[in-house]
This record gives sequence, structure tokens and C-alpha cells, in this order.
Amino acid sequence: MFLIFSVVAIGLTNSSYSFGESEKQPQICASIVQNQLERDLVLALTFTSSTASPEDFNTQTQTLTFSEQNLMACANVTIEDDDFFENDESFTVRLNGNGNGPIVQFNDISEATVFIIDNDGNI
Ligand SMILES: [Ca+2]
Ligand SMILES: [Ca+2]
Repeated sequence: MFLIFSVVAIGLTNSSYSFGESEKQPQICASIVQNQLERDLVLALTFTSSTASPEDFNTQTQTLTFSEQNLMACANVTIEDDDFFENDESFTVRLNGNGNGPIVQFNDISEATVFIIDNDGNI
């Protein structure tokens, strides 16, 4: 017999983020905006290059774990503080379900653009 879990709505906290190149521990967070969790829920946050290249930030997929007590979960983002003069660059992050746990609906912010603000001077 299958257990029926409630539908949970989840979204990123912003549709865009801006982080300075030398920002120490930038975070991207997602929160449950509707309904409760009956058991832990693990989602993935994936990173895709846009104008920023993989040398500019950590592209490794991160996991976000939500529980009844933690309705918000955050991923740490690592940005490479290089010494190059660059335009501001961007990449995208996307929330992905893993097929387990509650039925997850992403609200309109399932994807966000992250801007890396250069700190070496503008071209
Ligand atoms: Ca720099
Ligand atoms: Ca730079």
C-alpha cells in the first residue's frame, strides 16, 4: 500500500541574487511556503553556467534538507575571487525534486539568476 503525502509548495527566496566576488559565505535559500512536512524532504539545487564560467563558482549540485522543524534550507555558494577585471557575470540555480517524500510543487521561483559582482574594477 502506498502512503499518500500532502502536496508541499516550495520556492527559492528570491528570483535573483547578487553576490560580490569576495563575499565570504553567500547562501541561496529555499522555503516551504504551503503545508507541513510529515517527514524529511531532500531536494537538489543545481548550478548552470550562464555568462559566468565554471571557473567562477562551484558548480557542484547541493542538497537541501527540509524537516518539520526546518521549513527553510540554504546552500552555500562558493565564488572564486579572481584578480581579473570582468563584467558582472551570472549563472542560474534550479530546485529539483528527487521523487521521494511529499508531492512537491515549486512555486514560481524554482529557478533564479545569480549575479557575481566583480570587485576588480569595471572594464
Ligand atoms: Ca576579485
Ligand atoms: Ca574578477
